[in-house]
Amino acid sequence: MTHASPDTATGKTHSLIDSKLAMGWMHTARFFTTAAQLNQLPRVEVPEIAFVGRSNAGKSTAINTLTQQKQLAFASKKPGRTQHINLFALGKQGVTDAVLADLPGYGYAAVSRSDKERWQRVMLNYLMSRESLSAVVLLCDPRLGLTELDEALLEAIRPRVEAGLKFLILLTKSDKLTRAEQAKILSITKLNAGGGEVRLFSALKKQGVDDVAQLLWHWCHPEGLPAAPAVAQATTIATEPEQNQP
Ligand SMILES: Nc1nc2c(ncn2[C@@H]2O[C@H](COP(=O)(O)OP(=O)(O)O)[C@@H](O)[C@H]2O)c(=O)[nH]1
Ligand SMILES: [Mg+2]
Repeated sequence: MTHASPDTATGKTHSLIDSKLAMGWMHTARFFTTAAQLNQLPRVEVPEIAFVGRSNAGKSTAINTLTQQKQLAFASKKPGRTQHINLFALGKQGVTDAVLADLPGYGYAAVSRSDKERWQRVMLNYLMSRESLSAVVLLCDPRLGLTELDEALLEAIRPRVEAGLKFLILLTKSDKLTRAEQAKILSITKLNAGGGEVRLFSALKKQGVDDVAQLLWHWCHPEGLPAAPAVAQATTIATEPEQNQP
């Protein structure tokens, strides 16, 4: 099996086999559980990848595109209404090897100030203390750039990024930019990404889809492909609530 390691020049993960493997893996995503608060989330023993971003950044669309499922993360017509952390399991049935966490979008104007503040606390608490969190994908509409809340989020996770938390800024809706604008925003964002990865992404044009799937696969499988018998021993999800949470 020729699975590629990231290309150091471009930071991209190329290989046809890898792409099929990664896209097939993303496609296994299924609903696992939902929780309004951190202490209601189950402890998980596998890498967890959180998707965060302001309302309307394209988060639901990106999750649906990456998992090749129309309704997995409901592309809500009422952004900001579903204030829950939704978890999706990845991997073959019975051998979950990663979890996607879909966090509610922030910054939605029509939500009351107290709801916003409550939600920001839940989110920051999650990002700073969730044990299984191994990667954060921040979705950003490049026409708006990184907002104050995006910056606050980056600041909050900085110590964990320095301690090894993986981090990707996804510049969404790239089909709305010209090639020149894409190149410009990509280089500017890379300068501000503090060592994290940055990718252009378009659900419409399918730009970046394979590459992001491969990146997430590699993050969740740092050892590469396990030998066939080891797959059956992949870690499972426990069902008790997370302990020691406020
Ligand atoms: N042109 C274009 N529009 C997109 C893309 N991704 C999302 N959108 C649109 O942006 C709006 C917000 O998307 P949604 O996924 O619901 O954002 P969320 O609030 O972050 O979950 C919707 O009208 C989507 O159709 C994309 O790649 N290209
Ligand atoms: Mg959404």
